[in-house]
Amino acid sequence: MEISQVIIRKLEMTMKQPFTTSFGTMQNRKFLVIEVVDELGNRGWGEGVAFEIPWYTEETRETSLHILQDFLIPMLKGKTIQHPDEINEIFKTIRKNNMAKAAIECAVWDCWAKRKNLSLTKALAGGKSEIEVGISIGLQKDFDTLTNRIEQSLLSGFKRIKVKIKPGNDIELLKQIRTRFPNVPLMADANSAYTLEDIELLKGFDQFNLMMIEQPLASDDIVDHAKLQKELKTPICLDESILSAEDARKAIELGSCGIINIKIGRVGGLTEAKRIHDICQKNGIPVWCGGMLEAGIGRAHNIALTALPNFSLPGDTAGSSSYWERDIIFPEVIVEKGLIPVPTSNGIGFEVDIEELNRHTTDIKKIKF
Ligand code: OSB
Ligand code: MG
Repeated sequence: MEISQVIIRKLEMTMKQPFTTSFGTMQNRKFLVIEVVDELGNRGWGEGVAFEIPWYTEETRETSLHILQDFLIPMLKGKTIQHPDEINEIFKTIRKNNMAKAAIECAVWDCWAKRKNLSLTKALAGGKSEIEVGISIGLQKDFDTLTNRIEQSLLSGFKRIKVKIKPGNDIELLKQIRTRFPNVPLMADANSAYTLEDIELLKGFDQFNLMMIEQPLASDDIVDHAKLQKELKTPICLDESILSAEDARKAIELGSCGIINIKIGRVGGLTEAKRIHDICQKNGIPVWCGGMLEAGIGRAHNIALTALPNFSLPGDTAGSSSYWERDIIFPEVIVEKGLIPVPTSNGIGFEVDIEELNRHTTDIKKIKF
């Protein structure tokens, strides 16, 4: 396969509700959509999931754009690709910038799968016909609002509830949730809001029978997480700290976590995501697919990846309607009883709604090789 054209779109979509984490609030989602065209006219799609502000990782949409245009896309010029795993190798000399890499790598995977008449799931060697999903609920203005959100989510059938916590909005919040919902599969995500100085407070989380606590400590740490994990009964799930399969290996070796959240963007693409999946599987560490408040293209990639067997815990891939009035794919992603069917048609298995895509496009660049 040879890539003959890459089209970069900047999109802006407003989420139905603002989403608040310990690092800030997002509602106007600005992201990239990458389209690749091969020499036979097959098309593949990828989503650039970096936020506008570098608070989750150091990348932003603008840095992604720069890295894509000035480095990654030119590296594909004139290359013959036998398999999408080669993209990871081609990009090896460029450090990090994982969301930029993933955006185009995902598009190449989709294009290659379509060319081979394979669903993306099949191309990745995933076998599930449906995936289990939970929902991630941001920090809310008060407990009543949060209770309503949890109730609605349970009625919709989500398999587990994830809530965001931050210092001052933790023990009491979890206590109230547990009083109201004693048996709900529940987890909490701190997005790196604590340090080891908070160890006594963090030990207090053990009383709530949480499935896991996600990324309590620094985004670049696996040493303190290992110390913390030794003191906690609740498994730690690493998110921000795991950027590669090597990171996963080291975290497992140190005992820094019991679970890993895999986000395709954060780890630089589907090939690396699969490697992390495999290494975790070998070591008895369950994984689940995280989310980046994606529109439909990113969501479709998440679904295909989650069909791999060691994605044995419900992920954050809620349906399109949890985020958007109208998504940019059809059909939209629909969650029923906490399940999403894995598409069997070629590539990502969803059509891009070009009209809707154009409606949200603020800029478009075409790069022809
Ligand atoms: O830490 O998983 C996270 C959203 C934005 C940034 C980081 C995170 C999240 C979520 C929501 O938890 C995931 C989603 O619903 O897409
Ligand atoms: Mg997280």
